[in-house]
Amino acid sequence: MSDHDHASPETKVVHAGAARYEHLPVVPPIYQVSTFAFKNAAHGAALFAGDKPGYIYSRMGNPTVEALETAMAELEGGYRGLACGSGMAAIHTTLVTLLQSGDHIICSEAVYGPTCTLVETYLPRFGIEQTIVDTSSLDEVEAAFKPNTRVVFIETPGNPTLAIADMEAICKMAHERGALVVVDNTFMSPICQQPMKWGVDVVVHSLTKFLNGHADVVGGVIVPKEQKHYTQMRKALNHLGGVLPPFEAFLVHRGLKTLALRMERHHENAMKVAQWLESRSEVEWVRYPMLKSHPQYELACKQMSCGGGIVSFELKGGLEAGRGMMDSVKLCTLAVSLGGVETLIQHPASMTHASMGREARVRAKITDGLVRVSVGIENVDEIIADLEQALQKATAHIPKPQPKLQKSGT
Ligand code: LCS
Repeated sequence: MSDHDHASPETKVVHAGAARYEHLPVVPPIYQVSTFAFKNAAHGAALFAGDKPGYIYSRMGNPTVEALETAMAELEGGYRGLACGSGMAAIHTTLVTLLQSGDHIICSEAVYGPTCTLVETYLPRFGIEQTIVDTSSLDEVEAAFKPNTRVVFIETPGNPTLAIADMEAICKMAHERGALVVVDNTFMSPICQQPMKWGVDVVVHSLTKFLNGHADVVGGVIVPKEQKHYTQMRKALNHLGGVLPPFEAFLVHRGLKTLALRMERHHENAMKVAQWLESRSEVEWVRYPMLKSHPQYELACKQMSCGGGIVSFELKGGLEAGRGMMDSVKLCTLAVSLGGVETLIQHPASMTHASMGREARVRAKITDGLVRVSVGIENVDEIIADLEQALQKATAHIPKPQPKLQKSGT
């Protein structure tokens, strides 16, 4: 229990993980060290045996990294956090810990490309079976269970289609069958969605995105709910080695303090961008969880407290028009990644989701013309003005239909 267990998320992001001792720094200092001196041989042996608390070697634990891990556990409501060298290291460490040869995993079809590649290409090499389904369909999830299903891995909302999975219903199904549910909460952050409230067993994040928020760190984190999973994962992370260095941990912890403020602005701006796109006749479709036109709008309102910063859409001119728009932006940056303060635009089929292959993209409904925007915290009128000039340039040669009426409300 910490002093902030009952505080609001806005308070927690500022104070979580901060040690409060007299005459010590207000924020955790950077312990830029690989190894820690023992008082004597007996002390070293006791630390290794786990008989005494203390630091040994930074792959096994480091005070700066631990402060971030504590903060993340407080924010997600889990037992403790495990900071990893990337979001992919967090996902890989989690799956390798929870699964073994002969087990089966069910995974969302709309996930970050390399997550799909890990589940479909690497896990089978080690005798782990997989079924990829549309986790926004409970019937598909239910039909995918096998007697050896041990893990259901969900990304909700999914990257980049923003398909939403019902975490409460899936946890019920999985737990009845002895399986665990792991949720990648990267798109939402604990400010917008707290998966453990719905029964989720393990939350993973790419720290690279909203949690750090400043496009200057690659990192990941695992937060298990149960102590026994934490203990298994700590051993696995130490043995597999994908840990987060102290300087990166310091930067992410620093970024975390403004997370609640940033998420508020990301949401406000993304909602306006999504509504503007929906009003444009050149746009074929738009996805944003808090648009009423989203197929799981009601579920989004139930399990998410805000819509986050990601908007996906397709132009009427398909891939060619989308490319033209990406090449014409001036304020927005053509780059992958997401969740930073700056607005980024990218093309999943040829960039973030290229590794999963066309067949898997078609199954996940990632069309060739889909364009993804990570809406930043800049002045929203200026973001929209930039997208508008790029849209006009990209679609100048396409005959204009009559302007559409705006479809969505809040
Ligand atoms: N989970 C999600 C939902 C992600 O979007 C990403 C990266 C990862 C995990 C992996 O995290 P990393 O190892 O990069 O820290 N998503 C990216 C994207 O959409 N563009 O570039 C990276």
